[in-house]
Amino acid sequence: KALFLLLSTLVFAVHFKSQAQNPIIKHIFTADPAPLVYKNKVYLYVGHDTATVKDTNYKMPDWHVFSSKNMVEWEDHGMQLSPKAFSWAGGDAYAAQCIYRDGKFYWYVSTGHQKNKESKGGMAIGVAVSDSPVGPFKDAIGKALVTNEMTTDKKHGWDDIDPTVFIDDDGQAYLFWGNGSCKSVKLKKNMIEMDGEIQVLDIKNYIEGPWVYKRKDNYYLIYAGAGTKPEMIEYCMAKGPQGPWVYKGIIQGNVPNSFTTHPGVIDFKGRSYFFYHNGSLPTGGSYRRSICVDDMHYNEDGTIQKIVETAI
Ligand code: FUB
Repeated sequence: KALFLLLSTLVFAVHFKSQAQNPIIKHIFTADPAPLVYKNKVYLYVGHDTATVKDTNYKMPDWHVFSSKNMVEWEDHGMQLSPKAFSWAGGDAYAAQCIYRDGKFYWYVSTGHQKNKESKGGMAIGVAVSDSPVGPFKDAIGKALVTNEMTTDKKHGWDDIDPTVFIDDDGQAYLFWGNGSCKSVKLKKNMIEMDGEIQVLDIKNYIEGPWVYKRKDNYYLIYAGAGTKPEMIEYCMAKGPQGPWVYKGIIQGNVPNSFTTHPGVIDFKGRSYFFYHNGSLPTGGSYRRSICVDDMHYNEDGTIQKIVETAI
C-alpha cells in the first residue's frame, strides 16, 4: 500500500509539473495567443495590453514572442513587431498568427489602416516575414493584404481583424478572419496574395477570433462566439477546409474578468493544448488580459471535450 501511495504521488507530481501555471505570462499583460510548433519548440505570438486600470478601451502597441521547450518555462523574446513596421498602418496591434512555410515565417496581423487612396481607414490585415521564428520581421508586401474596402459584408470598420492561416496537406493555404462574420480566401503559394474570391461563411454564433487546423481526418474552426454576453469558445468541424462547417458546441464558457477570449490550439509532444486569455491577474481586466493554457481532449469521433481551466 505504501508503494502504491508513493507511486501515485510521483505520478501526480510529474503531471502537475508538466502543467503550465496560469496565466503563463505574468510580467506583462498579453492577449490573443497564437502558438506555433516548430522544431521541438512552441513559439507563442501574442498581443500586448498596456491599458491602465482606468482605461475603457484597448491600448495594444505591439506584438511579442515567447518560446518553450516544455510548456512550463517560457523564454521571452521581447517585442518583435509593431504596426510601425507597416508604412500603411496606424493604430492598435490586434490579434495575429505566425505560420511557417518554405523556410520563412509569415506573421499575419490585424491593425488599423491609415486613411489614404488605398483605404478609407478601419482595420486591415498585413503580413510580416522573417527567416527566424523570433524575428526580425519586416512588412512582406508593402501594403495591406486585406482592407476594409475589399470585403462587402460590412458590419463596421473593424470587421477585418483576427487572421488565422492554415496550410492543407496538398499545400493549399487559406486565410480565415473577421469580426461579425467569418471570411475565408485561398492564398497563393507565396503566402502574400489572395487566390480567388473572398467567401463569407455561415457559422453559428460566430463573433471573432477564428483558429483553423486539421487533426487526423477532421478540420476544425474554433472561434469566440456568444454575442452580447462575454465571449465563449465554440467550434465547428468539417471534412475539408472549405466546409460545410457543422456546428459542434461550446468548449469553453466565459473566462474570469474579461469580455473577450481567443483560442489557439496545438498538439505538442503527444499532448493537445488550448491557449486562451482571461483577466485573472490581480489588476487584470478586459483590457489587461493574460494568456493561459490548458489541456485539450478529443473524443473518439474527433469532437472536443469541454476545457477544464486550471487557475493561478
Ligand atoms: O485583442 C484585441 C481584440 O480582442 C482581438 O483582435 C479579438 O480577437 C479580441 O480578443
